[in-house]
Amino acid sequence: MSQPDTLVESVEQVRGDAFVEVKYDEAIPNNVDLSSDKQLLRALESWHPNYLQWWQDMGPEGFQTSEVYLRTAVGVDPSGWAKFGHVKMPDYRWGILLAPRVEGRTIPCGRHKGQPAWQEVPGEYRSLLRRLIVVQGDTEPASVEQQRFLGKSAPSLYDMRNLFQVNVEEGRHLWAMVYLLVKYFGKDGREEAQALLERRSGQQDNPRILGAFNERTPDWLSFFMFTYFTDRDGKMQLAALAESGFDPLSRSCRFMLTEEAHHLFVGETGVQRTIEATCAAMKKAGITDPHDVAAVRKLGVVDLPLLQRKANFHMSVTRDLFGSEISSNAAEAFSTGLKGRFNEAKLEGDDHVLQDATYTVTRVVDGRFVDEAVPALRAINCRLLDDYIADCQGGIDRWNKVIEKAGFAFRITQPHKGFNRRIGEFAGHRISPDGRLLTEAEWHAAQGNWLPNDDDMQFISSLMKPCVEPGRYASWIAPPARGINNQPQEFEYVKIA
Ligand code: BYC
Ligand code: FE
Ligand code: FE
Repeated sequence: MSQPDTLVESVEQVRGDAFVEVKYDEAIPNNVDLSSDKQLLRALESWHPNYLQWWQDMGPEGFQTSEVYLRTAVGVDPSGWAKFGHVKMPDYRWGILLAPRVEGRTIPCGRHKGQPAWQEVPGEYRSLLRRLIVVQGDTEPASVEQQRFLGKSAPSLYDMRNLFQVNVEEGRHLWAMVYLLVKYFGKDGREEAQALLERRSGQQDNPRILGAFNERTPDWLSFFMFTYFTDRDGKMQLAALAESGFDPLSRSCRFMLTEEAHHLFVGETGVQRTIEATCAAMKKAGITDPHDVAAVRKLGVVDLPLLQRKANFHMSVTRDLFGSEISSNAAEAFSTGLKGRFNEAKLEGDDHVLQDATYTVTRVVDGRFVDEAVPALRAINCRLLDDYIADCQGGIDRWNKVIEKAGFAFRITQPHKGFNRRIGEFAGHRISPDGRLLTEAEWHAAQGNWLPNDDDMQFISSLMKPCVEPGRYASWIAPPARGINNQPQEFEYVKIA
């Protein structure tokens, strides 16, 4: 299997910087010289037990005393940052890791473009900056909460370990944002840090901030789709925040991106291995029509049309995470220099100020799609969404190669941008995956073909039986091409207590 390109791309974000050692002899591992700032240290030390309590209450259910083969960062340098070993998750060394400072870095966009990057919070943009950090921070514990029951139905110890690795790293991403809040935002920051532990995914009275993070992640197919599609929103947003003129945010996000690469890998290969198992079982049984769903399901594997419906769901709710395509908030975040575009500093062909530039946004006008030239500043979210949609395609192409090689006439595709949207230009419209505007009645008649239906969910749930013997895999998923850190196939990734 070819290496997913995201792995390489994200590592590139830190290449070229000097090695900065992480201090592990302190209660909170860090490379930010925490011990020299007593006030900050005290604030973080008082947040720490509340975090651990949250982890006990809302982290992976049933495995808190199991030994998990986890990777821990020992440095932020790409060549030597990972250390592997069995640890109990509550003992994981969550810490504060920033990518090294780039000397002479300047604000890459907006009205302050070219000025030295801020090392302190620019006072006039304080509340906007805090809001961005809080929204980013809120998604991290939310995803852990969404995934907390999955350990119990893991298709293998290898997959279980990957789930827990993703979970502890999302926990660390929360630490990364909490560090910024507590260090730079005084009392408000401490209050926000506490609130991040109090909101709950899916809870009516105190939900997580963004829509997709209140959806359920009820099964492993959802988990793999989530880590492929929704963690990819993480990649895009972190990349945009890595361009921030506020240097501490930029450095936090640059390091987070290196961890994100693994989450994307888990998602891509999880779906790919599911497809491999399906194709192999169909071939063996002599099934030639991927739409012969009843026959395929009898084999204990996931039919390809169902995978497409799952993908449709996760793609559409994730696209909503980009906010409205046309947004004055986004214009403000860009113009102030707090948030750039994807790869802002490397982009060629415009002035990075965008005062007079336009960008094409697809809108629905009088019952038709219209491509409209909109002031580029107001279309920043649309631009990032378009970059995201393009970024999703690589893995989908690799999935389709597996199907093609197996000789089946089926392709996974991305639905129209407006399909099943609740936020932005397409909210309130009914749009088919192939991009037709529908009546309410047409939508209701057909949506069960496009989004997971009750039958699908029941079938998936019937497959979600744990498979925890070392080296064994559930029927519906193929073994990985290689083990974590080159461990042999039958390695005991989780020693279940
Ligand atoms: N659900 O002008 P608008 C990750 C709100 S994922 C609910 O349209 P704006 C991860 C919006 O907050 C990356 N509400 O959009 C992945 C605003 O409310 P307020 C997370 C929504 O502000 C997997 C109002 O609607 N990081 O890391 O330009 C596992 C109007 O907003 C939604 C970030 O998102 C929604 N879907 O953009 C673990 C980066 N969409 O403020 C982790 C930081 C919009 O008026 N956040 N609204 O009350 C941002 O850059 C922006 O807040 C957003 C929204 C792009 C999210
Ligand atoms: Fe994250
Ligand atoms: Fe992630």
